[in-house]
Amino acid sequence: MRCLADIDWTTWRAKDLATLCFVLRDDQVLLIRKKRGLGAGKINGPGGRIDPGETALDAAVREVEEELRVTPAQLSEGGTLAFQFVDGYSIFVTVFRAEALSGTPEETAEAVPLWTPLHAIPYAEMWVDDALWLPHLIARRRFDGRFVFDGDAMLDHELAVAR
Ligand code: 6U4
Repeated sequence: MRCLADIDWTTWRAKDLATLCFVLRDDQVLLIRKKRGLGAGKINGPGGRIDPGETALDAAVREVEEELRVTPAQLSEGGTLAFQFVDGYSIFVTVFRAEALSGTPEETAEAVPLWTPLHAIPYAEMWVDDALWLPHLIARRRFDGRFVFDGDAMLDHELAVAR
């Protein structure tokens, strides 16, 4: 399996469900340098796997709390991302934006907080797909993407963007 057409998307189910949450404030976005887990070393939004019985929204808030010791508020769903890896792993990510935050982000064992100007998002240090959909999240355009990855390399993708 190397491309989207190799996958039957009508029956595809991800092994893991996860979230990402991008807090936007004053023309800045709250990113993290991830210290462990999938994508360790990369810059991303805070997020992680959804626990059994938890909603995606609850998980998004919890992961920001765990990774940065702050509570995001006024969350809305920005889009979804379906990732199939050639080794068989798969993950479905619900991406949220948050308009507010209480507390001051702190470094934890999981992440280093990085308030980043919207004009200086370090795409070269992020998963390669982020450059495709993060601009839409920031512009409040709904997106739904599918991706095939081999490790860090994106082999194929499609992205539907609504207005
Ligand atoms: P554990 O060990 O389960 O607590 P957890 O933080 O729950 O770890 P993690 O961090 O290992 O999960 O992996 C899930 C995270 O990886 C999610 O926040 C989504 C993110 N992720 C995975 N592939 C991605 C990709 N291609 N682009 C992206 N984020 C990705 O932007």
